Amino acid sequence: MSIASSSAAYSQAQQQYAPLGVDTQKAIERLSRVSISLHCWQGDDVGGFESSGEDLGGGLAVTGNYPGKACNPDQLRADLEKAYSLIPGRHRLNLHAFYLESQGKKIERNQITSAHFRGWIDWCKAQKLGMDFNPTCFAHPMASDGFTLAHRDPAIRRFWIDHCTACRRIGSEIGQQLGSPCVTNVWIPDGYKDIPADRLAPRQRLLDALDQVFAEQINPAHNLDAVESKLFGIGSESYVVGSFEFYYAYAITRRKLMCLDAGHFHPTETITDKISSALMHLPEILLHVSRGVRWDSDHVVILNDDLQAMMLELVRGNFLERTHIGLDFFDASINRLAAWVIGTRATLKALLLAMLEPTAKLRDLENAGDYTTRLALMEQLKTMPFGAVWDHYCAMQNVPVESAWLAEVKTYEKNVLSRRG
Ligand code: RNT
Ligand code: ZN
Repeated sequence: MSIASSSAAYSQAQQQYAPLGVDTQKAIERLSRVSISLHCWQGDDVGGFESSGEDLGGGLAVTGNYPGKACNPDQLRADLEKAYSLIPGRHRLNLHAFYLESQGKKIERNQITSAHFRGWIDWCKAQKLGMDFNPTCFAHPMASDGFTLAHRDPAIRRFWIDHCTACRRIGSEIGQQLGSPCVTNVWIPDGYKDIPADRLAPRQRLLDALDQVFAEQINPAHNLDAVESKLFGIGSESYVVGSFEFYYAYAITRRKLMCLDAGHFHPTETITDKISSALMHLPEILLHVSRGVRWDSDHVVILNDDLQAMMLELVRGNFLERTHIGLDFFDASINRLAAWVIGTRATLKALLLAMLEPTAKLRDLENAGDYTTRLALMEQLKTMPFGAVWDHYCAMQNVPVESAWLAEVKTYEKNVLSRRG
């Protein structure tokens, strides 16, 4: 679609939304202020650059063998640059610690410093991207039995405490360098495949370890700490130490960000209804936008009901300023770059849909007890010309409209990805 035809369709859409009291221009401006943190790990199947040959472990499984995955930091950055160029708005990068650059030298995870991330920080600076960070408590011999911060061996615990502490310092340096606070998110795989005899002791050890990790005061203008819960994983079906209740109470009592991963709850439970509750007790939260499908918690995000409900909640509650939106999915069975673009654009589309909602009207109807009109209006909104507003926004931001971005990925695949060994 040309810019001219997209803007004719946009004018019509604008006129259709106006009688509902919806200002499409305002919605677009609001959307342009939202930053989403793109996870580096979609680009190389959660591989990292330690080249230790270690299994991924931690209950994380990436399936598929689509050709062309990024094999070094330069390739990953090139792929990310292409992805960002197909996504409207200014966004962020979410990096895992095992994506360090050490010039071929083996650096133990408890020894990493910001020097190992110089390349990433400089690149983010040049690309005008904010950056977030994560300790990597998996894919490592010290994590091979499935326990890290809650391990019964104090030496192993110590190793992971030191790794997480190092990561917070790196996060702080990232935040200072880039002039935007870095969210450093702690997720550990710790749990049991089968029924534990003791559910308490590992949680006591985790609590103590986390308190040590967070003992050092770090300026929240540079680094913000988040903790991520999980219900179950592959190999931890019966018990996960860092459950939702554990971390929710921890985040509230320690003033940490709670990370809600959409794929980390009972398969029929969604995080939508948790957001307003959590934000009554916590100043800020982190989302891992993901899509659970049966036992997998990390399918590529699409514009489905769950995603729309989640983003609606952020917009309706005016929670965007207090919510850090990160993505967390990995699929190696499709073009990896397309996966980023599909997932990020879907998240933005869901936000735009929410911003085009006449929320005040719906609330008035609710408060008047007119649930019939409330439901009818919600249904009416589903056939409004939202796609024209989205295409217009993409055109304004100089990125391809919905029908045009894939061709650019295919060209990149032909010219770049297919030539990788
Ligand atoms: C795992 C967690 C975690 C990871 C990343 C790679 O279940 O969701 O966030 O996906 O750290
Ligand atoms: Zn996650």
